Amino acid sequence: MLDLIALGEPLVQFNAVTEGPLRYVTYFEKHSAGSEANVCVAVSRLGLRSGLITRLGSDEFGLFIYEWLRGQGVDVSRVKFDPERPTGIYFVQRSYPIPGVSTVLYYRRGSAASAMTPSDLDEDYIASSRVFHTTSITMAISDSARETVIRGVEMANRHNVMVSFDVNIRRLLWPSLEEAVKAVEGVLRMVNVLFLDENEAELLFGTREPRVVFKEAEGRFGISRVVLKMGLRGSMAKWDGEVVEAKAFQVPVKDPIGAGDAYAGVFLASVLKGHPPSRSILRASAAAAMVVMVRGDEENLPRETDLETFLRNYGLSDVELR
Ligand code: KDG
Repeated sequence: MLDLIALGEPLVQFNAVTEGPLRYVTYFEKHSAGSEANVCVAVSRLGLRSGLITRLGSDEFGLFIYEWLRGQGVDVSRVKFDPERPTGIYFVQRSYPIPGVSTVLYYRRGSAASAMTPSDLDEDYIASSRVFHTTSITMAISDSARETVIRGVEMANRHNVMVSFDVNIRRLLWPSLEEAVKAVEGVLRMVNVLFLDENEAELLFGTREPRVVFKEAEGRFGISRVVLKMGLRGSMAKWDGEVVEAKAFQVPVKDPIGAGDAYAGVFLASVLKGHPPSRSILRASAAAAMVVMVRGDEENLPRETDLETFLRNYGLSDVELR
């Protein structure tokens, strides 16, 4: 039995060691990344069992990601290798032109993961998990990957596995925002937990006002667990009728990419570990802050003791350190 299974494309991230435009960057650092893979690692770091459904290229980068994820304790038994297509990669430009903001340059078209099809889904495997997690990134990379997301979510629904969906609209991957919204709306009726930011709330519900977002998500799509991220203003969630919020921790930012995945992974893991929503949202917010302090999405994902030590530093730990 697994706690969380995710479906999506892991990527090798080449993160600029120096800030500024990529054309002048000489050194890049290699990291394992990709939204759903990040969530798997976040869950595994907190001592729960996660697994990833995906395809990798039979190349050095595919092996790097495979071995890294396995080393992080993520179940890779459903990772397939494609001898024809490469592993997707991307580059990160940091703090240019906007300080503290990163931009990405993808090389993932025609990647191994984009050739995923519903045949990659093992229904018994999905049924064996407590949560099935995916994002609209996977819906954007190809028609067959989108179909795979829909079938995976349907399978999870059939077995009462909680479906978690992080909207995660990546403008670069969609022909238009209208298409992105249409695709996302197509799965929302089958979603149990929704993560989104304010821009995505505006696109989907025409508002950034948290209580209206919660009402719309429930009224239009029947989703009673909604988590809204509001950047530096913190985050709010409505979880089965209870509204909770957390501040955003102010930390020195090296690269904000990966914060949302740390947030979602730690929120879900915390709920699965029995924390109340009020505590889960605080832990998620802390994990997001920890991740942005370094380059790379996964290295700073916290273990329990580090998460509590971070919170203790703000006077917010409720765990006795031995
Ligand atoms: O959420 C972080 C991801 O954006 C990053 O690791 C790459 O999955 C990725 C994507 O598609 O943008």
